[in-house]
Amino acid sequence: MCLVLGATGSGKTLLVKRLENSPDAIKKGPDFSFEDMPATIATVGTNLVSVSVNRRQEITMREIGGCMGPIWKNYFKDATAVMYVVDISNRLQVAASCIQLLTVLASDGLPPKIPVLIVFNKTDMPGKLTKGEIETLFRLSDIKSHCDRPLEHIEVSACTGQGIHKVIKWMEQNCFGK
Ligand SMILES: Nc1nc2c(ncn2[C@@H]2O[C@H](COP(=O)(O)OP(=O)(O)O)[C@@H](O)[C@H]2O)c(=O)[nH]1
Ligand SMILES: [Mg+2]
Repeated sequence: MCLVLGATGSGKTLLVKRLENSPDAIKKGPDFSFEDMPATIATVGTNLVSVSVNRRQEITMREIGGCMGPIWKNYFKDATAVMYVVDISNRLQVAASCIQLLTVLASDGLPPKIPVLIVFNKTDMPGKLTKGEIETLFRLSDIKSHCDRPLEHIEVSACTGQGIHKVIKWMEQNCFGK
């Protein structure tokens, strides 16, 4: 099971919806762009979705609402991978998101060595953090050097689809056959 964590409104539900309907995104790669914008409603509790990548393998993704932070750890023991979603257009939320990520990474309850993907979402928004700002405000290189789990990051827009093919590739490499 891949856990999908992150603050309320960071885009977890939309991201999971995109992954659920992803085959075309894979074929079109970087040039892919979604034309629709599915509505999401705030997730109450948790949202369980089975995602098939390339119409082949299925992985269960469990989104846990941002306000459920205190109970995230109840789900840690079943996780085989974690996606941590950050809204890079919400400057006020970035510091809190970073601290919450550090808490997740340091959690004893999370199986050791499971892969973690930081998804910097909403690259389509004006006023988003630049790559440099992400690096400094999020202390990316510090986090990576202190984390003993495989940790990667990808910038995406769950709205336009930009970068989604990279998330799918990460899932193929990290969520299957393990
Ligand atoms: N512009 C833009 N809006 C997004 C993106 N991802 C999510 N949203 C919007 O952000 C809001 C919260 O998204 P949602 O998936 O419900 O967030 P969640 O609380 O983390 O599950 C919704 O209005 C989404 O349409 C994105 O990449 N770009
Ligand atoms: Mg949600």
